[in-house]
Amino acid sequence: MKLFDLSGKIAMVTGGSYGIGYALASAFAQAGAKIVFNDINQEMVDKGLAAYKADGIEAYGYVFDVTDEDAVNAGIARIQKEVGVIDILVNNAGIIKRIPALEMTAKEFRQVIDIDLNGPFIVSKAVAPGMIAKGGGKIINICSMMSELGRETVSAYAAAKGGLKMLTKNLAVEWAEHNIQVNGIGPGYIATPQTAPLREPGHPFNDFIIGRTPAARWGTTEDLQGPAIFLASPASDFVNGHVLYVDGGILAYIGKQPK
Ligand code: NAP
Ligand code: GCO
Repeated sequence: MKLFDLSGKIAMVTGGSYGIGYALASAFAQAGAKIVFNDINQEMVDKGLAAYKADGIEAYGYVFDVTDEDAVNAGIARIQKEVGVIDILVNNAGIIKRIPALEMTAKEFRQVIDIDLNGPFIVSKAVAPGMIAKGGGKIINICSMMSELGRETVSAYAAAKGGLKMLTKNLAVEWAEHNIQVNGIGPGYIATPQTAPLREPGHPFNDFIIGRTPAARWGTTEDLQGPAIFLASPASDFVNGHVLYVDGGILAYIGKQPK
């Protein structure tokens, strides 16, 4: 379908070696895009390259840290030279620290903000001039339930992801005149390495999440693929500054009423 066709487009996914980033990049490849990703060290990039190859996807992997502005600028310049100008950017790289606020150090708090909020700003700013010169582009920021909700132990993550929602809106209005659409995806609770500790058999959080999700299950990375293709494609050309929550209904739900 032409509306969802990404043929000829170059899509870059940060932290795209595995997990959600890998699934989104794979979906873009199926829709016709050429895939570029980065990760924080060569080992991760090599792991990602091998996984894409095994799935029959031609992907280009680069090592740089999304918080290091000089490294990001150099990485994007290299990508433009070796692969081409990026049409679609997904700011996916992110970390979480589950530490009660009273026990969290300012250093730990800053590290989460740096990767989850400053990183998307730095990478978007590096990629946008190429999009402007090309006549447009798509930026998708991976937000969270924590862009809207709080939870014990995730103060830094919630602050970063709430900030990322507002960065999404702000870049959307600043860059709309350049035909760049900046939107977010807010995944619900998705089974990935990031949430593995919460899904350990017998962990009470597992039942809590299933009870809190009207769909009564964890999401899969595949659940995010259709929404990502939508936000990366011409189908969403008049959608801007929006966060699309893909959460099995969590944000619509007040919680199970007592019997
Ligand atoms: P993940 O499995 O931990 O993947 C995150 C990726 O980002 C990893 O490849 C990681 O590399 C990379 N990364 C971390 N710091 C980086 C840095 N400074 N520079 C470059 N790359 C870096 O997590 P995921 O579950 O797939 O999550 C992906 C995104 O979705 C994150 O932004 C996360 O907050 C968000 N999210 C996840 C869920 C969920 O339920 N899983 C829900 C909502 C939102 P290393 O492994 O080497 O650190
Ligand atoms: C947590 C979870 C969440 C998810 C996700 C929800 O500890 O509450 O890990 O933060 O990763 O971001 O959308």
